[in-house]
Amino acid sequence: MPTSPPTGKAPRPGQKSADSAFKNTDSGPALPPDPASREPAAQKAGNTARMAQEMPYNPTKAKEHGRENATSPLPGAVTPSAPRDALASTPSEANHTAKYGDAAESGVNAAGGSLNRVRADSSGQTLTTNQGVTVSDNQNSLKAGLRGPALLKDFILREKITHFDHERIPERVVHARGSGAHGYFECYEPLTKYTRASIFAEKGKITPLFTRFSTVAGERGSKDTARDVRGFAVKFYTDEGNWDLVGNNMPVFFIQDAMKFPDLVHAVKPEPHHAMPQAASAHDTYWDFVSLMPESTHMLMWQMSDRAIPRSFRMMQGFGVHTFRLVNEAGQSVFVKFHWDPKLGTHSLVWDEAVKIGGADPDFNRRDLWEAIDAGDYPEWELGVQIFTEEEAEKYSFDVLDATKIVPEELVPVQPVGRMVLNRNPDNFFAETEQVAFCAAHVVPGIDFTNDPLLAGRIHSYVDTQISRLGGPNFHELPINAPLAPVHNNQRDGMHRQAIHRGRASYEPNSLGGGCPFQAGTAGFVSFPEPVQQDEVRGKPEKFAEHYNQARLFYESQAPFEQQHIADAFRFELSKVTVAAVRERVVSMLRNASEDLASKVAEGLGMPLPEAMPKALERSPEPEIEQSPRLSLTARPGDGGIRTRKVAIMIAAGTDGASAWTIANALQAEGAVVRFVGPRIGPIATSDGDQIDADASLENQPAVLFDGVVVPDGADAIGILVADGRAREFIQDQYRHCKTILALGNAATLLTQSGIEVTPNSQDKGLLISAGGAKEATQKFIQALAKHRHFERETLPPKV
Ligand code: HDE
Repeated sequence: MPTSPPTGKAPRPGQKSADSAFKNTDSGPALPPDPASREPAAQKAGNTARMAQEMPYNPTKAKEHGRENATSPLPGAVTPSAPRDALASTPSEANHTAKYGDAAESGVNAAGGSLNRVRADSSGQTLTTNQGVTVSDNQNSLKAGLRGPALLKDFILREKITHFDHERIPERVVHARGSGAHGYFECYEPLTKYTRASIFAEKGKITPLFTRFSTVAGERGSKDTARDVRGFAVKFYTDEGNWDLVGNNMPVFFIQDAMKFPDLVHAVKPEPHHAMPQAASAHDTYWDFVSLMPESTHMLMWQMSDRAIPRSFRMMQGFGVHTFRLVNEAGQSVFVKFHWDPKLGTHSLVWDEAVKIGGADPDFNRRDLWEAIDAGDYPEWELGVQIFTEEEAEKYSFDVLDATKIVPEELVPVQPVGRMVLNRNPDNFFAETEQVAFCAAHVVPGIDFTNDPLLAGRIHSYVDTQISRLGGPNFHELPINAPLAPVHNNQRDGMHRQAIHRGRASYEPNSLGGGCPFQAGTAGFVSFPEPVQQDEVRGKPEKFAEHYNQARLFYESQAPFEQQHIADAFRFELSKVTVAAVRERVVSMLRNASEDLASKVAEGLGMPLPEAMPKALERSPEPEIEQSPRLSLTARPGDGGIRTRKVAIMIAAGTDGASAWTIANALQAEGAVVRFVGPRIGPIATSDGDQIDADASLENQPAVLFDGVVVPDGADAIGILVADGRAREFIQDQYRHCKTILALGNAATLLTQSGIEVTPNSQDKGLLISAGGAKEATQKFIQALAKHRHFERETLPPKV
């Protein structure tokens, strides 16, 4: 049929099709529209046709094959001129309202980036529904008459209740209990010799991050102070995408192969028949499993050590655990282990204290992190790397792909490469700390995996678990997870999609989207081409069969008090086991690591020493070293200050106000957090006729929540405190937990009445009795407090 001109005019010279033909969304003329057409649809069609013609075939297809491309892939093909209207989903994007705003800016995905785009504050605003309808009355549901039935049409009530009904999401299957904070990483020196990772590119380079600390076994509301491994997960928002270093506060793990992870977790979680115990490994199924898995022995040493009950998240190390790869610009690779070292040093609780804190303040570690950041005492860690080559690794007596082994610092020193500072608490726990999704598979160019079989399982597991926890595949668009680096790909749809993608090409290669987004070639992430030439097998290498050398190394490297605590922890945990054969099996396994430890544990359990467990490897390789002092908590005492340490000044009516204030002011000047603790909160009369306002009481802040206690003089006050069982218990706990105690003047009586021997020339550097001035005594107290604990005081059983 001949085409007719749209306006009744004669056809333009050369015109073959009607301009209106291009207004149809299906079918079309054989030739492109007349370039002279002023019709927008025809212009768009013309531009689209020219763009598609610029890519008559896929120019990179032929080069997609072979080794050359595998290590140095080419960038994708892009159409040189991609006209803006040809890339649009619709020409109507040119229109504007307050809601749909403007057309997408070229090359921008506004669904990612800074959290500013989603910050919300209601100051000065009226209450609305989720649809933005202003609510007149938030007190009453809609009823037929004041005493009549509530009405189904009350959409305001229904919206509110429905939202509430769905406020909870599944908790993490492990690491459910956690606390997070924002901060930044600062690079010390370029590490470009080893890695092209952009965060290590320049001295002083700052990369924003979010860190979450967690316990592993307990449920979301469980106590912070359970004996457990602590998660130490850092999400770096690098300019080349997110890098998640999802580590723990211990450098090794229980198992060697991802295949065993569900078994481990089933064994440690509450037993399935009665769902007990909560947040505890001290039960049958856990010890049954680990004693049948002797590769866990090394990790058990760490888990039974005080590392499993940190005083603060701010006072624990972190480790990447696995051996990773660094890859430089030239594609060369070295092995690397990551370490976080806390500026405040490594300090822990003692078990009796941890148990009591569990009742007194189950949020102990969470509160500590929050308070320190709010107070401007920003916690800091140094990131260190152990770098070694594949050839070096082959010579070690252990396998660096075995996550139950460390690389001792004596073999490969840790070099500091930067620091992490946490300086911003979240605005909203759920939106940030709960919704943050860490993933061991999130690496960036310059960082790559090794063949550690535990890591392999993790690369799969983390994304998979978020799909059910966060309700679909778009959890990466949640503000806390969205990278700062721009996101452009052809993934579309799925639950809760945030980005509104412009254009119709959601596939690659394409010519209808101008070829974009195109693959970056070597500018993108290129996997390290590790050669693989082996049979496909289910198995482990022989060196993985050596289970005890490093467990021994850890135990032998501990200070005497740490060794004792390890024995105490094994004794406690195994005393909770109800099946004697399981206890015996654990002790028989321990004999292969340390006879000393095994006999202490057996003795503590009132059982004979069983035969040592047969070893998987009869002739163990000779370990390189027998002691590694860096494995002791004492190797990192911290900066020697008392900032953020909590001190109780115990007062009662008749306290010597002048000395109480002298001490309080001196401690605060050093950055300690001082609390006046009285028999009750509120004003308490001092001996000089003044008052001190007690902000805590013996009832609401027991001793376990403080790092030290000072009892000022004042005969009447001491009389009151001696008669108060809670005050005596306070002093006893401070003493039993090896904390610093200062008693001024008459206060020594409170100590003796609490059962503490006060001898003039005591060797106990944490027990300070002073008859003299508060000023001088406080200086001694500060020095003693900075030591954290005075374990020379400790006895088994405790004297007090
Ligand atoms: Fe995890 N681990 N894990 N893990 N892990 C999870 O991911 C898993 C392992 C670690 O604060 C889960 O988002 C497997 C080692 C931390 O949100 C899950 C294996 C190390 C966190 C998961 C391991 C870790 C997790 C549960 C053995 C130290 C908390 C919720 C192959 C290097 C991150 C989630 C946060 C969380 C799987 C072993 C550290 C199920 C399969 C080893 C710090 O994906």
